[in-house]
Amino acid sequence: MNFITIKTILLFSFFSLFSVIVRTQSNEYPIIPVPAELVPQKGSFTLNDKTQLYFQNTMDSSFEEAFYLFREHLKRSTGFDLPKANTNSGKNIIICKLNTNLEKDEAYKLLVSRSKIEIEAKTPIGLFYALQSIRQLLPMEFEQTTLSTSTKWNIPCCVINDAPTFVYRGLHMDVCRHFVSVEEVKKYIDQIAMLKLNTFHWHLTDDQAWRIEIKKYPKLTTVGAYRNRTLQGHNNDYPRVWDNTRTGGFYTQEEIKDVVDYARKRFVTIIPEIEMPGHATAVVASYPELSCSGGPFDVEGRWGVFNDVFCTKDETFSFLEDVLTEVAALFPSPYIHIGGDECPKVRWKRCHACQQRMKDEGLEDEHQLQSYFVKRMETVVHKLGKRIIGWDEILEGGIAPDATVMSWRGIAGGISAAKQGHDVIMTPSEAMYFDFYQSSLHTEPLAIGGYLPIERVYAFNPYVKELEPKDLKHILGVQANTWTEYMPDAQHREMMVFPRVAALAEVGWTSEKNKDFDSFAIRLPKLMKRYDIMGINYSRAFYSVVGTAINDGGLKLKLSTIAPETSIHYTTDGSDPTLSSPIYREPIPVGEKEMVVKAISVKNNKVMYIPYERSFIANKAGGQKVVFENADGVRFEQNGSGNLTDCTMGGRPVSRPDWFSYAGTDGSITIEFEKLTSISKITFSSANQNNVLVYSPKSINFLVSEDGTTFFPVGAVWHQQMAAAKGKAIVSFTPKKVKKIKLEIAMYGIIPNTEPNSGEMSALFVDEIIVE
Ligand code: TNX
Repeated sequence: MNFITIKTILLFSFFSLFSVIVRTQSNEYPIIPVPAELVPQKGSFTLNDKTQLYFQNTMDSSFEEAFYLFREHLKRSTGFDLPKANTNSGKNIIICKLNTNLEKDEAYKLLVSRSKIEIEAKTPIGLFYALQSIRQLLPMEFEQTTLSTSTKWNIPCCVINDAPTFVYRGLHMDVCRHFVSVEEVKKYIDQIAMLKLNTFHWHLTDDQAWRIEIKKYPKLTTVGAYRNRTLQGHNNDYPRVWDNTRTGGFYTQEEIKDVVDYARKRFVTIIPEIEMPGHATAVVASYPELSCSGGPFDVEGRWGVFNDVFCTKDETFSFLEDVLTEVAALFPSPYIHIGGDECPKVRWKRCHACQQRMKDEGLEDEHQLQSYFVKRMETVVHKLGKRIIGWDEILEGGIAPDATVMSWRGIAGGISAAKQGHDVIMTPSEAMYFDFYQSSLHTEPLAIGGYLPIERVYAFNPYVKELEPKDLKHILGVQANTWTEYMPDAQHREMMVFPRVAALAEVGWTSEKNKDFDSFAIRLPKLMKRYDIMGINYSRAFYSVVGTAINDGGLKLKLSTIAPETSIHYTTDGSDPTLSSPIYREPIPVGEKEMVVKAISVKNNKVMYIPYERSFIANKAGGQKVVFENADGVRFEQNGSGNLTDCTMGGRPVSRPDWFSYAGTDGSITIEFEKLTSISKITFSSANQNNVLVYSPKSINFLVSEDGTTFFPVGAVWHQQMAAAKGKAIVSFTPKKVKKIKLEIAMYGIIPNTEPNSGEMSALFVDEIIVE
């Protein structure tokens, strides 16, 4: 045997050993987020009615308090009391020790042996987190609210040394678009705590409601907490459909105090968000004098961004100071979130008071006026002993001196803020928006748009590579956002948040070198079983079949699932797949003829999720190389230009995945065929949904080339023709052998004043270029 073979064998056995370790560890120690260090040991500790509890050198009662909830919980499902021991010398004992040598406040050490459990922590939080780990090592029946007499309460032996990577690990919830009861908020906080997240960002005010009682301004809730109608379906749907039932609700200050205390016991900080200067329709509906025009206004029932924002007159600032004074007294959090996102400037441009303010303060434009607004509010918040957080728009026109930025429009705002020496919480929509679709199945319940499967959440690293090492200290951590426009009830909200939140937890807690999706994917189903017991309506999209178009000697459909130990069964004749349908083994050729592929994922003989279903059209351009060029402003959805030749039509509305889209200058799309291909018809299929700023192009020139360099025109189509043909531009010609086709696209551009949304930039959405 030569050296290379030996080395290969050694390497190979090392890797297979490694994956065996990961697998057994993940199976027997299914802790999420995965601990920084976990060394498995043989045997297990068994909890029983004789198990005792001992607090060693813990100074005050705070450690015992941190244990309290676990003890209560344990009593419910096991019936064991955990009486206190007099000494630490016995067996069958849980010992909690103060260890001031641990580096981080949230760190803990856990030693589970056959005879005892030892927990070391520097603070009560560390102890609380050690208990969350023990919880996930206990049988899942621990989650029951009733006694389980048949369970053996074993905890596998191990040594754990654990601490978080990021100090800020947050989950947000918008309770304005739909009211969320106190009970549901508490259930949410329970889940936050179990996964060692430490912050709940409570989005309390928006255009569609004001949800927090403010004693000095009762109309904020008598008027602002209710609306008369709510949009049904998607904001992009036309015509609009309304539910005309009056809905709403708010939290009294007593209820807020109760929730804050509930969160405190679970080591969760609540950051309240009071939106300003935009997203303020509910306020100006209640107190129209705080707007530029004076109103009147209704609390909004549509989704989106609205023009009637806070006016920058003095009355607004005294109102907001009063409001924040009451808010600050309710929340012990060191931060108040002041929003700052999506504030249109149209009213300020025409408002005498705002224009005067700009003159007096020497402000050049309305962005600087927004910056003035935020800075002025920062001084108010400082007076209240707290600091501000704002969405990344607060960078525009100059950031307030001490502000922390939540970067949501991608990571650019976060990078820029960190470079300027500001703290940052990363919450980019493409990785952290739980209102996005979590599978690409067209049968997913309606969502706002986007595509965010759990593995994309998992893959996010808040230490984005564009940051320089010196700026990393400003990245406090990560947060996911649950905007609820399309989540009308608790069941639906849970479906969108769980289990993606488990991936978030690992992003916030686990260092990049310890992150491993395969191990996570083994641990996740165990958490799902706990969710079953806890009555959480989590999504099983983790098990969905994913279809990817690949070009491998023609266009083929690759089917896969990210869930381990699942197989895929499929059909191509339109019939519903069953356990006896063929097992998928290799990519399926598509695009030659019309075809429907349906597929299910199966684990332990059970169908795991709603079937994958995709209709394919015949398209000679299927899988061929596409080049899109324009001077600027390219913005892609999902697969970008690959969507143009994937033989599938985009879902409606256009917010669903599968579209190629951009807003910008004129451009061209070139398709290059692998071999000379005879063609006689090209169809360009776009969306022309003017109510949502989506317009078919002004015109398209169609060209073909036999040698790949010289192009000849074969037709041109104008916007009016496309508008009349539901966005389609079709050219037919006598058959030609071609190497390339090119579409020269003149964009519709700025929307003219004869149309809705005039003055705004239109966007182009194309789902397919079909060549016959
Ligand atoms: C933008 S994220 C918003 C919210 C919407 C959300 C929907 C942010 C700071 N503002 O008002 O609910 O998009 O994804």
